[in-house]
Amino acid sequence: NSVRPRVFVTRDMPQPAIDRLKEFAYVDLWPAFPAPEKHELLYHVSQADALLCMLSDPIDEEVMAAGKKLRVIANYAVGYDNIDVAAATRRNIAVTNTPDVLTETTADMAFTLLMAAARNLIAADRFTRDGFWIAWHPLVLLGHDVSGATLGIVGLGRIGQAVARRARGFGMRILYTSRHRNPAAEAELGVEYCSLEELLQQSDYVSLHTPLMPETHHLIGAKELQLMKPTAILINTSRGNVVDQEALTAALQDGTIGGAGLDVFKEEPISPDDPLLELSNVVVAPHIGSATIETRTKMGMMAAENIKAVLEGRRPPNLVNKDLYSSPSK
Ligand code: 8YV
Repeated sequence: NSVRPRVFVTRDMPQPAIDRLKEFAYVDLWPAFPAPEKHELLYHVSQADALLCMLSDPIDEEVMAAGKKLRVIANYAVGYDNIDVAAATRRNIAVTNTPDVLTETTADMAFTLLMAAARNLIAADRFTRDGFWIAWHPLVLLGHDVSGATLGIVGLGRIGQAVARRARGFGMRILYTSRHRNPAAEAELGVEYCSLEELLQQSDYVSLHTPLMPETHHLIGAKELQLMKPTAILINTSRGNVVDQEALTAALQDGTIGGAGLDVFKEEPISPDDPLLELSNVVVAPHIGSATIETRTKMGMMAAENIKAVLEGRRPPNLVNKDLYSSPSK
């Protein structure tokens, strides 16, 4: 077959990944900001054998119906809550993700937010630049200790465990709650299992590492925030909707909790007018958990290998809808 398969890539990626795709496919690359709009996505998908998409591309029934030739949807992320996986399975379309390669990078980001929030780093930077440092004073910009404090990890999967490893180095006590208790991780990382309630009551820092699913939607709401210490800091590098953002905003405004470090939001991008951004006890980032050159390159290479496998009739290494290849005939 001399006709090259066509891959639609919904945003530019590090060049090595684009080059890898070009070795076996024609690459239809959407180069610019903003993301393709729905009608643009539908048109480009209608021409494509493979789709390499991002978290901000909702891939629903309509998109898949437009993809008459579509065989694989490779998400440039470990999470895949933007994709209707059940619909893809019904249509025999493989869905793949990019696990593992972003674990350490995302854990670094969780710790970056934790440290920045604990030590008022962003306020301190502004203070210094804006000429407020007129004299040293023992009561200026006081934060809270990280070492010796208690960290609560909600979701002890790959990223949650990587955060625990860092926390050990900081001499923290580490609590976790998870769908399944993990005795191996408890032995290796010295983490203690408890209920979400106990974790929220005892932790000085709470870091969220669950995927977004119906069971985790608004897992942290007004009731849960109320259980936290008034000095506690909430870190979220998972998905915005794991937290009830209105309840969080209220809790930060009225001092129910002490602060937050957020990389993810209910709606992304967050509006610059959002009341959350008026609060000085919040450190924010524009969903950059996996944003390093090394990791974004690895994610792109991984997505390219997944696409290549499906187009060659092989089971892709990072298949999400696993039942798709359960019968030997496929
Ligand atoms: C972003 C992420 O997806 O992997 C995930 O689930 O949330 C991040 O890596 C990244 O911005 C690429 O879409």
